[in-house]
Amino acid sequence: MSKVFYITTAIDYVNGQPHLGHAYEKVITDVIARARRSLGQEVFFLTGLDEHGQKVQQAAQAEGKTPQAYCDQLATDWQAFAQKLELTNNDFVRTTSARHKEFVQAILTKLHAAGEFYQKTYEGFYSTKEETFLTDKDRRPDGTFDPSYGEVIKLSESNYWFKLKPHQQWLIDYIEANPSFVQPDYRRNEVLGFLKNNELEDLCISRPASRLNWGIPLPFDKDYVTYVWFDALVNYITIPAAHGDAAVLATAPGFGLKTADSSLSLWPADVHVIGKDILKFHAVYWPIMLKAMGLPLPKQILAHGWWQKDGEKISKSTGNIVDPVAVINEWGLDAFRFYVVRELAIGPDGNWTDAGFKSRYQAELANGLGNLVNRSLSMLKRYRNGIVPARHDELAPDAAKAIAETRALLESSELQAALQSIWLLITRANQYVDQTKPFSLAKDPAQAKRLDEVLYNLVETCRILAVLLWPFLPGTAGKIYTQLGLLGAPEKFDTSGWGGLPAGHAIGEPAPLFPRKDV
Ligand code: ME8
Repeated sequence: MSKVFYITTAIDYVNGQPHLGHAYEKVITDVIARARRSLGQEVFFLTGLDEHGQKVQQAAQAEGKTPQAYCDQLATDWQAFAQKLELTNNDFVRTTSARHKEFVQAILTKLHAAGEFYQKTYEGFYSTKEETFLTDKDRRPDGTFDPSYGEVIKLSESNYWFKLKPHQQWLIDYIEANPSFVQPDYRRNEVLGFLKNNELEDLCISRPASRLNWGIPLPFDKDYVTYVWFDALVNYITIPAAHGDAAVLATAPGFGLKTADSSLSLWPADVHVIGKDILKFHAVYWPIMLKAMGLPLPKQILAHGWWQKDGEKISKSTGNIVDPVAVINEWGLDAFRFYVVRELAIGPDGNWTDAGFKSRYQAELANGLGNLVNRSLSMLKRYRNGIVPARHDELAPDAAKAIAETRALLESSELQAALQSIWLLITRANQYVDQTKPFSLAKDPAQAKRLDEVLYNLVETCRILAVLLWPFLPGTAGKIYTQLGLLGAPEKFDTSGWGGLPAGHAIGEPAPLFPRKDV
């Protein structure tokens, strides 16, 4: 039984339509998943929807629907969106599904029996918008609460609480001893700073059903539902359990929906891809929940930054949005995938501008990659009837460098840097055309051998590019392969070594990959 590479995204609230931030996170996770498969690992990629809680209940009410009917309808849109992005997810979790709800209840039963929860009446402040309790420590220097909390009310309420204080020191020690656990480094430092400078408050894991009933009932007290974050985080182990992961099933003996499959090992997750705003939930609460359950911690929490548009917050109410579906319909999926991965490294915040998008499309996709592939294949067609000449290795060292760098960068999930390395090869090959001038060589019969050499170097570079680009631009990589007359998809990184195209092979029909647009 070998461990599967298990990667997840955050699960999105279904209180509206997907936006650029959601699309970005899902695309980078898909690139990592495809890259790992290409590198030979078995991968399980999970994404899905967070359907409980107040935000969803209120959105449903606003449309005059029951929360379940509202979620069912939107879940169809979100699943279609995952397909639009050509995500290669292996499952799609919905937190209102029976498999999830029953697993959460089994975990709650276990932790309750183990004495991890206690009941107390809390008197203090509460942010309805963020569904969170606030203390005086959360006040800003001028005494007010951050506007992101919305209306803050005084509340006196009895609830169940999860003991966090006993976990503070080991978590600090763990994060210090495992530098790759939270990435990038500055996010790890943020978590450590928080843990070292604050005493952890216990986490309220319930909400009275009389106030909020759209949640999973606590199995030990039907007057309460589960706090949405305690429910949502558990999705990362619900699905391994639902697929029969023995280690996860052993931790929730009350979960009767599945028996163990000894050939499956998903948990611990290799990477949780999340946005910077939900770091505390993933790097503080989630590890403590897992420790209390007796499960190992995920290997990495990879926190990406947030997108703005034109330097301003993305916001539906001000109309400052990027509609990923509209962009994909106009420019193609791979142009969208390319821009978001190339523009922004995983970590810092990014800024979408339409001008920046068009400029990358024109310069890097149409004039860079598209032009290289189209002229290389068209010249082979025109001058050699589409038949690959004898092998020649002039560009082999450039390709070898790009291959080695891309492999290392994919292994460390440095996707933007990997694209930069691949584009160095594209630029080099385009310069090679300009320097060797195959169109001039073709006019001189005495240069026939030289023309053969140049053409081999060009088409072989195109083949290698298809393999390197597969995780990022699967559609384009597939088209390059087809135009090269190769069967299947360029989905195995090991086939990127120089010399894969045999002499005498007949290529297919060249066609533009990225039509030029008047912009
Ligand atoms: O937080 N740029 O759901 P969510 C980049 N349900 N990423 C963005 C973004 C932006 N402008 N806006 C949002 C939740 N995101 C919870 C998660 S996980 C167990 C539960 C990212 O729909 C955000 O950082 O508000 C998060 O990772 C994801 O989209 C879902 O956000």
